[in-house]
Amino acid sequence: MLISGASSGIGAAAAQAFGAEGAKLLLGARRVDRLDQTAEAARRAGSPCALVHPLDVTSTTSVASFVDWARGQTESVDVLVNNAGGAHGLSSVAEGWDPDWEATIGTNLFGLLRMTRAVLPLLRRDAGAAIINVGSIAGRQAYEGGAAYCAAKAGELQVTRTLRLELSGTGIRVGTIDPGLAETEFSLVRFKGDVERARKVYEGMRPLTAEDVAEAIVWVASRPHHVCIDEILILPVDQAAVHKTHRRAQGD
Ligand code: NDP
Ligand code: 8X3
Repeated sequence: MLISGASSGIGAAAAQAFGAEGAKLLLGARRVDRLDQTAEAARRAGSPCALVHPLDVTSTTSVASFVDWARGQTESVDVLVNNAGGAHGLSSVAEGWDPDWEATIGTNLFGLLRMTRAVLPLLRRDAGAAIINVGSIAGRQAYEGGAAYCAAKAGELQVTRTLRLELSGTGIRVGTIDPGLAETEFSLVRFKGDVERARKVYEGMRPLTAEDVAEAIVWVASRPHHVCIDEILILPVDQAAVHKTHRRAQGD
């Protein structure tokens, strides 16, 4: 089991949830100290082996060195969770900033392509193998300030659908899990560490947790081998659509 972006949020929760199922884990992200914490939590949950290695999905060299390392740890990989990603900024197109666009598209779209291309030779060609991509409601519904992120996640959806066609006959299942608002470090990253602005995203509503999404990822991976869950949209009850979030007044 190989998970990108396992140093926090959904990736870290997925590592722990797969660990509880007894999975052996190969975990990547840029923050190795945080990866170590994830690995420790996964081992405590029941993983017999949780190993970490630095990974920057925006760099072809880093992806190649991560996959070389993975090849040294295991003969084959049964599940690849392409989770690394996130949004950078919330500016309109008119006020957009190249580094934010490049980071957003570079991680969520090019990172997904790079990781998949590099890991494919290691993926088992028998029943039960899976590529599970983490998309977003943003790939299905646009919102103001979301151009690069919505485009990247719409791209993720189409890459998933393309892979499903290209890998037909290999036994490898391919699917996407597309969450709505989940309270992780996502908004902190989007707003460049502005804690108050990040907190307001979830104010008055009950968002998904990283664990809610991780549970869905584990469920997809653990279906009978002839069953492929192609696409899941998983939203908080309080979020009926990207623009329609029910928020309670304080104290309600
Ligand atoms: P977090 O910010 O908590 O986690 C993002 C993870 O991605 C971190 O482990 C981070 O690790 C990793 N990451 C970011 N950039 C890179 C990179 N260049 N190379 C390798 N790893 C990277 O947010 P979430 O857990 O919420 O995000 C996980 C996924 O879920 C993302 O794809 C996000 O778009 C998606 N998502 C999130 C939603 C939400 O509301 N939270 C909703 C829908 C989808 P590090 O910084 O250490 O490299
Ligand atoms: C994260 C959810 O609505 O902030 O993908 O884009 S949203």
